[in-house]
Amino acid sequence: MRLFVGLALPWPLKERLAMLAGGLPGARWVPTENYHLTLRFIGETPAYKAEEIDHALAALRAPAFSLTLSGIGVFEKGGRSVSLWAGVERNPQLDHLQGKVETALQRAGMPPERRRFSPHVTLARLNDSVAPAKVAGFVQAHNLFRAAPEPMTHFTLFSSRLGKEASVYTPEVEYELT
Ligand code: 2AM
Repeated sequence: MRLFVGLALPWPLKERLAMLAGGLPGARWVPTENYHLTLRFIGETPAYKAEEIDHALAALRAPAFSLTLSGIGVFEKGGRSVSLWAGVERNPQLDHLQGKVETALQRAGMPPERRRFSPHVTLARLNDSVAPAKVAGFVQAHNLFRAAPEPMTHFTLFSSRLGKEASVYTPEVEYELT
């Protein structure tokens, strides 16, 4: 199964994000129910390994915290925008949790994640059909986006099935933040 560790977002926050969707012809908007914040992508995993990962995550202790989504940005690849996202206000407790998840997964035998943690919620995937000027205009127009702080009381091991239109994410296990 294809796995990742993330934060599920409460429904009001998802609805708030969904209000941003639109006005960018050619963008593939993420369905509202799919919004999440990835803490660590794991990828294709055999069942026995998934169990080890679950055990390692279940042993992790980290405090609950408050998450504030803020700002809009894009990731670029080869000089063109490939995804549009909502950012996260600087948050040492989120960084702490991400570090703990990383350590737990390495203990479970996963190779270290080389990429720097860049917390975000993907809003849309972009391709060549989306005019760069429109993307710049969208980011500019939503420059001041900021959601109300939301309590994060657990993190989640998700499985992901790649669908034709959009991926289907299933929360497999929830782990409490204390
Ligand atoms: P993204 O939203 O920035 O694309 C489930 O697929 C989650 O894992 C998504 O949030 C996605 O991040 C992330 N993800 C998918 N493939 C990845 C990869 N190869 N490396 C890191 N993260 C990945």
